Amino acid sequence: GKLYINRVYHISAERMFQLLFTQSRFMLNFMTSRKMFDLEYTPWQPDSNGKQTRTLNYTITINNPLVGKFTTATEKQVLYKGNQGEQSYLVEVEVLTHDVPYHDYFYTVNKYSIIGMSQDKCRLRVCTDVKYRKQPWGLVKTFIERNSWSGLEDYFKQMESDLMIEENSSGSSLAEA
Ligand code: YK8
Repeated sequence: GKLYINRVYHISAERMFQLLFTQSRFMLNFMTSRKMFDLEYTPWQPDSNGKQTRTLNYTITINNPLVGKFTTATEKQVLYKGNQGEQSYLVEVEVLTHDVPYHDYFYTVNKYSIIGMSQDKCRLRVCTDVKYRKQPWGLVKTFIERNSWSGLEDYFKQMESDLMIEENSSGSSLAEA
């Protein structure tokens, strides 16, 4: 796997969760800027084991000449909440891209951990793995991995820096007072 984000933000853990995993203005803007559209989602629903899950469906615009211009995708998100005392969240996200070549061979798992460090600070870590449902031929595997890592890197680099902008624009309550 790879670690794409590992950074402390001046944002509370709870707010970070809301920014990334609810219909926040931040996420809507982020998805719009990534040219993701036709978003449909279920609300967070508790399951019998104390976890919560939700599902997102959307279309992504791809700028990769090997692939068509768009693909539909499904994201299954599972939330494991940490201890009540220390605010922390772990969200495991499985992403299936339905219309790319070899889509039946692979999917992606992104793990987001949000750990509260104080009232208004948290650490965000995002690790990702490419997983296989069928064993691809070696060259195909190389293709899948190279294209996945570069697409993921681009996506999470922007997420990391958009969160820095969000941090600077919302952390100004003292200045405003
Ligand atoms: C989520 C992983 C692979 C896919 C893409 C597939 C190329 C296949 C090439 C052939 C286009 C938002 C990616 C990057 C599309 C975007 C996906 C995103 C960033 C020749 C083998 C979408 C996180 C995520 C997970 C997987 C990414 C796809 O929140 O290269």
